[in-house]
Amino acid sequence: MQNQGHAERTDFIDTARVYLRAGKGGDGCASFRREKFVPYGGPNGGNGGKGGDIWFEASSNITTLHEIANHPHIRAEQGGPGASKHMSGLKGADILVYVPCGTIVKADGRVTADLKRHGDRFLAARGGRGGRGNTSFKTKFNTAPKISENGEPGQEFTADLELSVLADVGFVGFPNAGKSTLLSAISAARPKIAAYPFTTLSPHLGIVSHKGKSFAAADIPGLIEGAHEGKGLGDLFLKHVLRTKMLVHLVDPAGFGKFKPVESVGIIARELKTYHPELARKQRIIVVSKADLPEAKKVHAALVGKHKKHPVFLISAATGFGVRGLLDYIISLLPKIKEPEIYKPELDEDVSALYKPVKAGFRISAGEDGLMEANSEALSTIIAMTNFNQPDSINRLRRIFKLIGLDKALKKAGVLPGDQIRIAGKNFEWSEHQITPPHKRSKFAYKYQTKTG
Ligand SMILES: Nc1nc2c(ncn2[C@@H]2O[C@H](COP(=O)(O)OP(=O)(O)OP(=O)(O)O)[C@@H](O)[C@H]2O)c(=O)[nH]1
Ligand SMILES: [Mg+2]
Repeated sequence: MQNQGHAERTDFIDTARVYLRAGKGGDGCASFRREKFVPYGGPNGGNGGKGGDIWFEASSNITTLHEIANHPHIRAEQGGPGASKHMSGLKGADILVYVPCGTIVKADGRVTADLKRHGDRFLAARGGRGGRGNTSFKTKFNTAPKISENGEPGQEFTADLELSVLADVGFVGFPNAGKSTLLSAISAARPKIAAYPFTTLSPHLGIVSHKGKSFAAADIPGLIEGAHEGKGLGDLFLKHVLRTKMLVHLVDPAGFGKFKPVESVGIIARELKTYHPELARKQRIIVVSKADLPEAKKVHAALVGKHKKHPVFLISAATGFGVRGLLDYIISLLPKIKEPEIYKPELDEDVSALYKPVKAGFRISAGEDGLMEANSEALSTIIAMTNFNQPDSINRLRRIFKLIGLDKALKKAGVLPGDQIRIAGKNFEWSEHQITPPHKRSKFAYKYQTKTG
């Protein structure tokens, strides 16, 4: 946010919707050892590699979500397929998406992560497991399995990112009050300064060092009466002072437009409160700026008389008058104030289920076209990982369906031989054949036969 250039940055973006798709796992391989003089060489198909994960990582080198908002589709690499001679597939590369410190990750309006400090990480979408090769399916009864799994699909996740700058102190006030001038005087930040309102168009963050202590201060664009209704630049930027420990309210002794300086304190306080009650609760320091102006002393005295609850300072960022005293006061107060908890990541069942292995279980319902449907996350995964080109894999799928109770549930729901059913989006035909044990299986005993898609 430090502005080294001439023009005010306008590429400050603090919200973005991103579409993540983690990598699919690589397919497992079904192959057999074939060598001269080695009869019955046995299965040797390797497993597929794991698909790449997508992580968010907070970095202090980034200050805006601009880049991400312009490239919202993020995909991680697929895992490589397994190969014969027990060769596993390559792991798909993970993707690390760097976000500014203070970025909140939301899913369906709920906070799932709050990346505050440099290096904080969040696994947003998990890559799929690699499919197992036929070596993994070798058993005492089936020493030559012609079964291999496809890779598991990677998780998909639509995330809303929101940046709420992390600073200890927030500067608020009418436009032109001298907020940016103060920030440049006490830190290395260089927000644009000019003698007209709304010079600052985006929040600026500066690190202030004073007497061996340091704190972060945020300068936001000026507020005016009706900011909560969108007047001026509105209250768009107030979220960037929501997480501060205290607010410094700068008052221009010359007033702003028709407003007298003394009036401005109440107007800004109302705007803060309307935006978020937390802002009204915050410790607030009133600071009359531009002490070098002739009317400053009188304004200061009037405010001291009126606001007994808040400390009132008189400073001049231009001459340095009173600035040290203000900083002394801020650093003495900061350690006593706890950081407010505004965004609590909700780790309730639904959200955390996104990041846990899928559970068994399913829903049976009538689809739009009247077909009986069975759905669940687990079923989708099982279907996606079944290699339908291998009759033995289809047989294995039948056994899984029986094992998890799907057969029973469908029968109970009234399915009849010859009926079409749809399991996790794939069509099957129901028939009443007995399930044959694998070593006695016959080509004609498949209970489920793929019809379409
Ligand atoms: N005389 C005097 N002028 C000052 C002082 N501090 C700031 N100014 C002037 O006041 C004007 C506005 O200062 P800014 O720092 O841009 O004010 P701001 O509050 O950031 O304004 P916005 O970004 O528009 O909200 C500039 O012309 C500054 O030079 C001061 O201590 N004394
Ligand atoms: Mg400014």
